[in-house]
Amino acid sequence: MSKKIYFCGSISGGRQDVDLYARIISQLKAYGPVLTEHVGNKDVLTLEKSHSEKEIHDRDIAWLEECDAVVAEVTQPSHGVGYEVGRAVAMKKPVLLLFRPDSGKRVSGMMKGAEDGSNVMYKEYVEPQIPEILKEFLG
Ligand code: 6K6
Repeated sequence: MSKKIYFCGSISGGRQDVDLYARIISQLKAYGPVLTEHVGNKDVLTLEKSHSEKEIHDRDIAWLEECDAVVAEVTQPSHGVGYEVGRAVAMKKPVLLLFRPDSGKRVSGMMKGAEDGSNVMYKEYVEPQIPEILKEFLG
């Protein structure tokens, strides 16, 4: 069954992982439309520059309400991603949190600790594991 997916990845928090976001989004599209495909676009700030912060916030929260599942790559810390994850958890959406230990970064306890055995799944991964993780979460 096709699912509307909301992908979260760092923008203002740093764009080091944008190519990885694009590869994850490409795999997510096998499961349904990705409402936030622009997060994997290197030119996102140019693409979105005609929108105010208020318009982006309100549109993104409406997409969060609309989506069937949320996938967040949380390795690169981002206020926006943390905010989206918190809102999605409060909405009781199925949420997958992806963190790469080989990045050398330390994940927030609020991400790892959000795993609840039902709606929220937290996974530490290396990139070749993405297909099996997405299948487990969305398949
Ligand atoms: C344009 C004007 C003001 O801010 C912008 C940046 N453009 C954005 N466009 C679309 N989504 C955004 C933008 N900024 C943040 N987001 C949302 O928050 C995305 O859905 C990301 O998952 C997340 C990134 O947050 P930050 O804090 O790293 O920017």
